[in-house]
Amino acid sequence: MTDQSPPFPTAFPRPGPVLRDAPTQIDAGDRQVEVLLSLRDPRLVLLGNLLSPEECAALIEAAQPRMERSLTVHTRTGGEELNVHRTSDGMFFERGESALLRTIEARLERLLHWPAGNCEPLQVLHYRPGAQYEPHYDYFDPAEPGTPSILQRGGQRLATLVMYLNTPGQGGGTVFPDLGLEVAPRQGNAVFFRYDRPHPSTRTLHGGAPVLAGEKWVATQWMRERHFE
Ligand code: PD2
Ligand code: ZN
Repeated sequence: MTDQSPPFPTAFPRPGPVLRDAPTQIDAGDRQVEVLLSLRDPRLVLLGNLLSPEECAALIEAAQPRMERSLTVHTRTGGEELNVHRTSDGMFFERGESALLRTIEARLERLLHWPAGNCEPLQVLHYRPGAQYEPHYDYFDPAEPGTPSILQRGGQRLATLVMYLNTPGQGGGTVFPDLGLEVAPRQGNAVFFRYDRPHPSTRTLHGGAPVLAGEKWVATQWMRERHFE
């Protein structure tokens, strides 16, 4: 035989909740997490009861003194820049920096079947009234010259989890324009979505709609291919 290619595409592990038996709840170790909605392609899951109100409040309290105007990774250079398309404030925790962080990381590891060591540390974003995050992809664009240097640390992003730490008065949903989907931000809920290749055909374009009343707090976790130092 001259064709050396394997008979089937090589399976590779991917993060995400196991939905094989159509569960209504998933045991995440210390908490029963609700499955409220799931989409197969792209894989997107709306989760309920992921964080308690006390955990949400504690995350906001720990993040508040460390908030700065959000930067995004500049894919042309690999550096960071102020982004006019993202009018939130943000901060990164360090992985495992407190008992609260360790509890949440262990829960996410069990829920999403992905090692905490392959995840970027939790990021908290704060949106004031009028603030938004314009639609974007979370993976690093392979066509950008800065991407190879970004990928040296942990490889590509594979999936995103956006956790809602409060319920804004009005607005502030997470929108997926290619899916015609808007996720309502509800305290303790979260939306998980995965992009199986770094390409717009994944239809994972998403953004944070403007906050119309009140404020919005989220915590985001990005999952990488490999260990992220
Ligand atoms: O806050 C959001 O809803 C949001 C929307 C799009 C967060 C992110 N992206 C992100 O953190 O990547
Ligand atoms: Zn995003």
